[in-house]
Amino acid sequence: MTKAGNDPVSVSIENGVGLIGLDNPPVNALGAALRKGLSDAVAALNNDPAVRVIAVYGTGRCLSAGADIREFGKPPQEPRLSDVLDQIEASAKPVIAVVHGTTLGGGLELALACHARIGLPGAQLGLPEVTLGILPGAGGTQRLPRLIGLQEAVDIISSGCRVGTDEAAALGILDGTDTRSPREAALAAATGVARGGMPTRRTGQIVARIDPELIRQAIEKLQRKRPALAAPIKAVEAIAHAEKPIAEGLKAERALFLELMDSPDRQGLIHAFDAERVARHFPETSATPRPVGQVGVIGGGTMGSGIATALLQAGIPVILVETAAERAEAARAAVAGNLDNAVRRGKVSATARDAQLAMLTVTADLEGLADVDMVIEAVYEDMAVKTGIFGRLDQICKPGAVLGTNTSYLDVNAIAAATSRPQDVIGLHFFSPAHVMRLLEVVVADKTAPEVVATALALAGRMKKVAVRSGVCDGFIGNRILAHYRKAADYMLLDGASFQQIDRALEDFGFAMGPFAVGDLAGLDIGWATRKRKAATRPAKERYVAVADRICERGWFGRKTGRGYYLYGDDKTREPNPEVAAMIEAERADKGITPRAFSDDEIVSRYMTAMISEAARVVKEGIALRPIDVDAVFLFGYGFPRHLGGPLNYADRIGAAALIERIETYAAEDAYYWQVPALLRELAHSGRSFADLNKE
Ligand code: 3H9
Repeated sequence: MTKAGNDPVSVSIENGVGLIGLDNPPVNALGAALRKGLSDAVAALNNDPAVRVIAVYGTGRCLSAGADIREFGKPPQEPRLSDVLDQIEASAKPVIAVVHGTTLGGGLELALACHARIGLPGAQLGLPEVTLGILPGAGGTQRLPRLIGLQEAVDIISSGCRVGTDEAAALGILDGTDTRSPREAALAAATGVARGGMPTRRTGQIVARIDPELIRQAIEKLQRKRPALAAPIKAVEAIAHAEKPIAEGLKAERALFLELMDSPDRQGLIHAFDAERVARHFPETSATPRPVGQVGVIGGGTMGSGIATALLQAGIPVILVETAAERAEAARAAVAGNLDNAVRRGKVSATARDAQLAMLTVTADLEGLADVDMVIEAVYEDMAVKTGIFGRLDQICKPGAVLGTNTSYLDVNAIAAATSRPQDVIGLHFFSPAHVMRLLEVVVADKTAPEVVATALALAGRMKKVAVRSGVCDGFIGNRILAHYRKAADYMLLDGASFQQIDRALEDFGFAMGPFAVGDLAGLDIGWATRKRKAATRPAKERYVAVADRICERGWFGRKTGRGYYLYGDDKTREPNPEVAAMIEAERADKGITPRAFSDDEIVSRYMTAMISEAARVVKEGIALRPIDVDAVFLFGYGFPRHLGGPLNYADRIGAAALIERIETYAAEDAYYWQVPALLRELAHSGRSFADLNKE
């Protein structure tokens, strides 16, 4: 075998088979060195008379997860992936691919350019490029429809979905399967080809039939479903060229690929991909996590039962504590309902659901938590109640148990101080519904031990959550920023915009729901309770909008009561609640406000500027480690439009100087609310961006 040091490709010859092993951990990304190594290996093996057939496989966990995303946006380096794959397709000697692990994007395109493909059990095949704002740019849009037909190729490429080994074999992507190791399977398949026992062909020479009507309908459907996203549509446009000779089709694919490569969506979507992975790099990562077998959850309401569900789904046994036996049984029923929903949606089998439910114990006795390794408290937001519980946990729990609180804004230091072991106390802020939402804010208090942080991070990994480290402040990263920018929406409402216009403008911008619709969904009583709690400490200079209070005083708490800003029908449609308009007018009259018109652009500008301002403060204060952590919070916990990459990634598109200009303009009418954050000034002065801060 020839492989020098960090060489990302190993080459060996056995019984007339030239074996190329891709060796670029962790996922065999097809970076420049690997592309060159692969190209050189194919050329050398073609020239070696001892070799009759060539086979490519991956060392490590997969064949390849595709092009190296880290190279995007940098000057291209030769050889291009598409040229290497054309070289493989043109190879005089047959080239076989062994598909295993997550074989995605360029990794699958590599396999498609080979002359036959063998799959191993558990492989996941897909062309996820559209989820990164691009399209398969190394022949995927041309070769997949040739192999499996137009409709199936359109479905796979435009959705970016993955298919398993069996489905891939049934579709015709794979020519056979094998259960041996990747290298053994490569050797066996190539030997089979050398003996004439397995047919091979050049995918590019297969003729694809393109039905223009099918293409038209697919594009129309995508435009309806996701109008903001160009990539899936362009991908289908590229597929439409698959009827042409392969060289022409590849040229058309490349032109469309390059168009998308330059688009801001591509940058935003790849930033979102990175955010999920960068956020988990905590300073405490090197500490040794404590083992977590069983977890106690206190509180069986929506949050507690959701957290218990998520733990069970991760295979972690749970003891759920409620205040009385019947409440505990109701919590068990709620968890069972959540698990049933997962079965209905086809996420797990009924057998797996039964096994998960069997790991749940419910009790009305806090003493039942004596032996658990970790506790997650999820009772209602009341400091006295929480400190009372933590005081008791201190007495009950075994030494070394991690004591977590799911508080969404209370002071974790104060909760920790209720125990004699503050080093074991940590905030674990899940988002509702906790078994669906991916975000977990890990709130590190002053005395939290590094291994307790590492334990939380490891637990998040097991639960497939996106963990983001937050310092202690009112609302942590997400709810603190939300509390600030939400006011901007209320101010616009009072100054003349309607709540329907604000919601629509922000939904057009890309949010799944506008702020008033979100308030109705979450329950207006939640914000009402918080406002009442904070009324005594509200600064005199702060503008206060009482419309939501007026709505709540009528007993209208949003969707759960059928009324809030909107009226809700049985079919979940919404229409504006006409009585809210009267409440707004009354408050305007009371405060002497003459309503003015707002353009949709101004609405988006004020809302986003307010969000970015508070986010900049959160970064400056060190509550968030880096700007990208704020982005992760908003992408995975607040429905922030993924193609914009998060609020601070979006902020870089506007630029610090332009943001300051906006804030100074708005400050003319409310200098208390619109203050320029110090960090924005620093960035403007130094000519740096939030992206630069992420690199520091
Ligand atoms: C493409 O192929 C374009 C072509 O059509 C044409 C071009 C001309 N590049 O996610 P993980 C890193 S576009 C570079 O934590 P998992 C990742 O950042 C590409 N790095 O593990 C992480 O780094 P770190 C199409 C990559 O087990 C580490 O590997 N392909 C790449 O949860 C481990 O990853 C895709 O979109 C990459 N392509 O999931 C696939 N992929 O440790 C993208 C991963 O420093 N990747 N890394 O944080 C994935 O979906 C998941 O990473 C995968 C593994 C499922 C593979």
